Amino acid sequence: MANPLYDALFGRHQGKTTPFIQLADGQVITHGSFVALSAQYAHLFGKFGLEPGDRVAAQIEKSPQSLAVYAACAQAGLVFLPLNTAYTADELSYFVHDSGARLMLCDNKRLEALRPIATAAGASLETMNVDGQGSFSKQAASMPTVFHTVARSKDDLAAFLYTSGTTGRSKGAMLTQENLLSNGQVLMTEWAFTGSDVLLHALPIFHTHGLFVATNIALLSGCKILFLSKFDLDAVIDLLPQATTLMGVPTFYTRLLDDPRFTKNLTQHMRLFVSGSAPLLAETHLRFEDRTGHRILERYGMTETNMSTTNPYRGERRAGTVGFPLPGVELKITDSITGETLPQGEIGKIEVRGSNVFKGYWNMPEKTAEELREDGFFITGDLGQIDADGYVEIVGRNKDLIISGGYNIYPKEIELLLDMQDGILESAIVGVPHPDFGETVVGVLVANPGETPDLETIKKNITTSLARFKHPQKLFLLPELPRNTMGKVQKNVLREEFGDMFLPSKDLTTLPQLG
Ligand code: MCA
Ligand code: AMP
Repeated sequence: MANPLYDALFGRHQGKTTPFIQLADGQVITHGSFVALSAQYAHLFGKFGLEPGDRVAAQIEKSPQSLAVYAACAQAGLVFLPLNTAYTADELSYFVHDSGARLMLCDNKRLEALRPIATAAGASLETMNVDGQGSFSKQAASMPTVFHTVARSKDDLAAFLYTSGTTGRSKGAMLTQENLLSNGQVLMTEWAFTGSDVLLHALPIFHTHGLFVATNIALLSGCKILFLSKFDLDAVIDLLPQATTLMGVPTFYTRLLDDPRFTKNLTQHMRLFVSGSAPLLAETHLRFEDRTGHRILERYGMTETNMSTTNPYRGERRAGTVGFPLPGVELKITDSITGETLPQGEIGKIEVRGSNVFKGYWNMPEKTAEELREDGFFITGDLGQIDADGYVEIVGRNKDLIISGGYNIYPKEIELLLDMQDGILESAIVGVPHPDFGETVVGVLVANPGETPDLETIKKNITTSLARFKHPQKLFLLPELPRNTMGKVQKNVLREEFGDMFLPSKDLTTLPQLG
């Protein structure tokens, strides 16, 4: 019986002794042993009573075992729901309840904090630790290493990835087998991946970039992965001589460029450097070429669309652009009021259509209808234009979003929390340029008349609720927020006021009251 995603990514590697994952300590996991491990996990899912279509929520560190959970979900016809390891218990509670997950996997360190959440949601809770061990792996060890793959069609759901929204409520993007498979296949071809490649993998595997783009291409091409648990500059520099390709967010490339060990010599043998998830400054692109002789290949995507455009593998990779729509992807620039397609060269909303585009938001038909048109075009929320040669340029965002080191942060979510704090009348969160993360978070607060809010307490309260990467780096108290004549907060004014504060020369004493 067919299961397109499982068969193409995993099933065809059954029994193969070719290397799949090489860990930092040199340990190698073959394709065949990875497939056997995931079959054991698939059996165990059955023991927990999971049935095709059920969701498995996983907040687990990057390891070959955690990747095998993804494979096992595909084989058992389950929906894989990976979660950022930085999320707090408050954040997780929403995802588990909203998705209706029937099984939750977490690190042993988080077991006690998450138990009440799993119990309330009626989900089983098992552990998988940073070394891949834990109650889940222990039970799986006695399971058979071959599992009868559950039949699925290309329209069946393969994964849920939560993406925050401008309303502050996260939305579960439903991704089908076809979304993932068609995108992986087209990227493998466009970027000329083969079984001889060696991919240096330092991205997290709970988001599209590290999980679907990087891993799916590697599995489809049969190439080896040098698997780092996270981006560690020394390890990346040590392993580069063994790799042929690297995929990263712009922070990877600026950190490498800041290190004198990153030389032309070190990168001469490399075939490809890919960047995405956040804008790569044209300046970084040019500095990289100057240092290494390589042009970074920048591509553009979203959780809801997987990858939509790429600069060419052969041909000019143009700095400051994200290249051309991928084969099978239609992209148009539309007028924000009329929705009409704009002529080449004009700035408007970027909309995309194709087999890469998701099925909709879980249990949110009204949100789906707002963003996914009936004719299949998805309104990305990014603003762009197409240059005379057809290259797509992203010029801004039509959504209130901050991207810090490749992680998305939705201001509304933080503002809602700040507004609830004692003594606070209102707040505004803005993203400002940051030399390492590209953008970072600054919060501006307005006190209730006659009250003096305790900024330290506010910071502490936020810390317990929000993942670390969402924490405002600075909080300021202003007498009022700047507003236009319609009463709308002018975030551009705040961005201007605080925009250069992370530049090394900024004198913070000249700014209003600092928190
Ligand atoms: C870590 N910290 C961060 C971030 N990462 N703060 C803000 N933004 C971040 N991205 C916090 C840590 O908790 C720590 O806090 C402090 O910053 C410094 O940590 P450091 O060790 O320097 O950071 P790191 O562990 O080296 O991580 C930085 C990183 C990482 C390597 C850039 O964030 C990363 O791997 N980002 C990739 C994200 C990604 O894969 N995005 C793809 C999404 P403290 O000091 O207090 O402990 S998919 C997507 O966007 C679409 C589909 C697409 O197009 O790909
Ligand atoms: P996410 O919701 O995590 O999938 O993030 C998707 C968003 O990341 C897109 O809507 C863009 O705003 C941004 N993004 C991804 N790739 C690029 C890129 N190459 N250049 C600029 N922005 C990008």
